[in-house]
Amino acid sequence: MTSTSNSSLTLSKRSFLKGSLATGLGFAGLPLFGRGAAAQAASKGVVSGCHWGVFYGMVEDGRAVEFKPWEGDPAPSPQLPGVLDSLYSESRIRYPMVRRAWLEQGPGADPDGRGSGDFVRVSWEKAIELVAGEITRVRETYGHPAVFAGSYGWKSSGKLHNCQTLLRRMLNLTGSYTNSVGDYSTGAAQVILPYVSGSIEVYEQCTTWNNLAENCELMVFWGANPLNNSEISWQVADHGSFSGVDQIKEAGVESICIDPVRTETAQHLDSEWIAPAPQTDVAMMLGIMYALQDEGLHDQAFLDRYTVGFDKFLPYLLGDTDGTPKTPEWAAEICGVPADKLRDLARRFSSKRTMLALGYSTQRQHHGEQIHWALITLASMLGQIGLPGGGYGLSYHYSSGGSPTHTTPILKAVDDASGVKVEGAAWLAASGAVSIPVSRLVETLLNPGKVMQFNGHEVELPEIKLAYWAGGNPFSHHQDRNEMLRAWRRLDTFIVHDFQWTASARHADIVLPATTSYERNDIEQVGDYALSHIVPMKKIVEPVFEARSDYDIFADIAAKLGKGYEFTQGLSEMDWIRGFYEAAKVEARAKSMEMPVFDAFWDSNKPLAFPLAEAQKDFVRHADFRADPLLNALGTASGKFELYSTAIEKYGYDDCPPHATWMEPIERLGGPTTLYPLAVASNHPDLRLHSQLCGTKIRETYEVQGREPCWMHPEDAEARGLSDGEVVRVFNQRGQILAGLVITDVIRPGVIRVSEGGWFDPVEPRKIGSLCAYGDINNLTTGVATSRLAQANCGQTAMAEVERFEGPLPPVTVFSQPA
Ligand SMILES: Nc1nc2c(c(=O)[nH]1)N[C@H]1C(S)=C(S)[C@@H](COP(=O)(O)OP(=O)(O)OC[C@H]3O[C@@H](n4cnc5c(=O)[nH]c(N)nc54)[C@H](O)[C@@H]3O)O[C@H]1N2
Ligand SMILES: Nc1nc2c(c(=O)[nH]1)N[C@H]1C(S)=C(S)[C@@H](COP(=O)(O)OP(=O)(O)OC[C@H]3O[C@@H](n4cnc5c(=O)[nH]c(N)nc54)[C@H](O)[C@@H]3O)O[C@H]1N2
Ligand SMILES: [Mo]
Repeated sequence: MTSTSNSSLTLSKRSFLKGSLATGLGFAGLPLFGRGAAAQAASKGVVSGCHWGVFYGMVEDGRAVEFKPWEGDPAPSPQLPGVLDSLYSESRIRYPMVRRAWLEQGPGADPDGRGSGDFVRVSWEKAIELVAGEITRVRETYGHPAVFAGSYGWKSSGKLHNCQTLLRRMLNLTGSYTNSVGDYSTGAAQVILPYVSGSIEVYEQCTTWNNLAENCELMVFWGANPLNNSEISWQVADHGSFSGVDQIKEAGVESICIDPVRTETAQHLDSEWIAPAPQTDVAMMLGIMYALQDEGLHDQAFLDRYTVGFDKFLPYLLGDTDGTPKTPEWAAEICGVPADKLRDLARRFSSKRTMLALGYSTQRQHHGEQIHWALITLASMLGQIGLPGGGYGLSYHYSSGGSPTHTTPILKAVDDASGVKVEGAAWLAASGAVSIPVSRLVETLLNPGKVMQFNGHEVELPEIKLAYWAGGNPFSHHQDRNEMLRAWRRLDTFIVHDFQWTASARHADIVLPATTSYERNDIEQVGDYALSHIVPMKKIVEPVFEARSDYDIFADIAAKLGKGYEFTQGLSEMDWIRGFYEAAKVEARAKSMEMPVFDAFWDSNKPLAFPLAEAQKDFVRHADFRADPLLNALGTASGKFELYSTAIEKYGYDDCPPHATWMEPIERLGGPTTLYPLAVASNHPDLRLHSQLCGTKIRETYEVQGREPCWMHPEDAEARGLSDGEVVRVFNQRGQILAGLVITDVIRPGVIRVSEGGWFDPVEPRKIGSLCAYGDINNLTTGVATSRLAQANCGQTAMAEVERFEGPLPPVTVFSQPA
């Protein structure tokens, strides 16, 4: 199949159909609902919610047979059948398991053997005893920081069964541990933005879609793809971005997509597509800024009133400080977009009411701190920040940012017992004795005692002997898999709770089977920004095999360590949920809203709706600051946008200068030190949440000869003599994977796309550098940090080569039970 002019949306839907017919199992008989399709009203079923949205679990004879989307969902996720299958798939973890060498010879035995699948089934009692004993041994032998419980990742939604908080709760009540700060999503942006705009901003509300439909004339999706990325939310998805994109479409707002891929959003809006070379957007922005300045199109009055430091940035832009004027011609050389196009963009951005919507991928790159700074500098020159339909927005693509915020109480959640209140994204909370930047665990394992520069201070890297993960998949999310394997050999013990036999579980010493959200009760809010409803997350079926909730597992471990009552407070699952609801009811009353009594809410079997105020519907980001910059000062030192930061200047980091700067990444398309010819875009997958659901039947709808797809432009395929549908080897100096080739012209020449989250399946698990049979792209990405400022991950920094795979195809084994 050569899908040259195919939309990837059509592609996935078509192959979805193919998959369901081919297997004749699981999916057969399920309605093929698409995005935007009116959801069928559910007459029965048990209401629940998850990252993918609100749904009704349909049950027959104690078995869930369908997850039917809630009728209030404007665009149900096509991933829901995979979500259902995560309950019953072949990759489900069934029993507590311990790696044989560890069990027989003790902690640290045969570390190279991790991942080869030699597990022994043990009883729950034995498993709890082993875990509690090992925590105690490591703390007593090496000290408390030798236990690592950063446990980063996309644990399931829900205010009680937050396995990461529960892990830390158990560890805080019994001692201490090493934690992590930041996340893999916006690691660079969330550190630099407080210096520039005064808050982390990436998880804050944008000017609403409604306001854009009325006021915006030019919508620019800069590496931002709401129609893919807002399929899921951190809490329970509301999918408001899907209606939002339709609103601007109906209003006839002109749009541009600046992206190496012609995205679902660009295809839906029929946007103009501009495809710069990946990792060169800062240069591209500088070229546009130069044109603005050169043609006198910048807004000096805005710069004077609302920003500081433009006078120190301008000499760099003009080349007075480094001898290189950042002209459109200079930028065109780097980013591959013609100089005339950059001038054209400068004129159109400044003459129309323009919204610059930036995604996160451009900061998940070497020197990723620079892009958000450059964007805000550009937006400041355009002077439209705080105006209806104009300025910039950092979350249009994520969790339906721009979907208006309802008037609602905020649900409380179980806390980690550290005395620190955990709010918002759970991973932003810092607790524990020591904290390392989240993506620096591998560096820490390899360099205990090293002093690391981080955001203006120093961190001494602790010696870690026990890593404990619940609700994350480091053998998917972390970069440079082979460096990671080397580092992991320094651990005595790796403990994982999950419900899927992920690569992390396979590389663990102790594996404990957790329940899915569909096997326990919980409560959550709908929409990270919209906060439109509170949904009962009701148990749909009884736990399968020997799965137990993380709550019960940690309660037992805490009890073994003498803190059982402190952990549970003597409360049952339903007591906790009722407590969170009652607290919200009190807060609602203070906001003049009356919520039903808990039992009525729970028994109603539907989400509880909250009102939307007219003013919120029309929210404009930074309008208050624009109206009164003194009264509504930003959180920066000066209270204004800082286009130059004296704080960052004082740190003296040569990899993060004090104003937005083009910094050459270690490798990029056409870069001076680059070894391989193709840039790798490791985008977020359209039919998974990272690695979640890769072990389910939904994989059959997109896999190519059983492998993760690798998109390639027809020109690049022709140059290599490759054809659509064949198995290829994708490789570079760091690693190698197999993938299935998809030839398509929705990707820029010189770029390939292999989505993150494919399960790591080493053909020779004991060998570092082994071929991955399925296609985990993090075998190829680099483990370097963005800079000393943020120490963030660079998942979008990788160059590679692709060739036909010759010889017998190794089987994919990662989706079945280990031996
Ligand atoms: N190259 C590259 N790498 C990337 C990215 C990229 O763009 N490119 N993106 C990065 C980003 S932004 C992110 S956020 C990370 C994502 O990295 P992760 O969040 O680690 O990825 P997930 O696949 O969502 O893993 C979550 C795991 O938690 C398990 N889980 C879910 N609920 C529960 C529960 O209740 N209990 C227990 N015990 N387990 C549970 C799931 O089964 C799954 O295995 O990846 C990062 N890595
Ligand atoms: N379906 C689905 N949705 C998700 C997730 C998922 O796994 N699946 N994960 C969620 C999470 S945790 C996060 S953090 C967000 C991630 O949100 P993002 O980081 O914004 O998402 P990505 O898919 O990595 O990239 C967005 C777009 O950037 C483009 N891009 C890549 N490199 C470059 C570049 O150098 N320049 C430009 N201009 N564009 C570039 C990609 O082609 C893609 O279209 O998504 C969330 N939404
Ligand atoms: Mo993320």
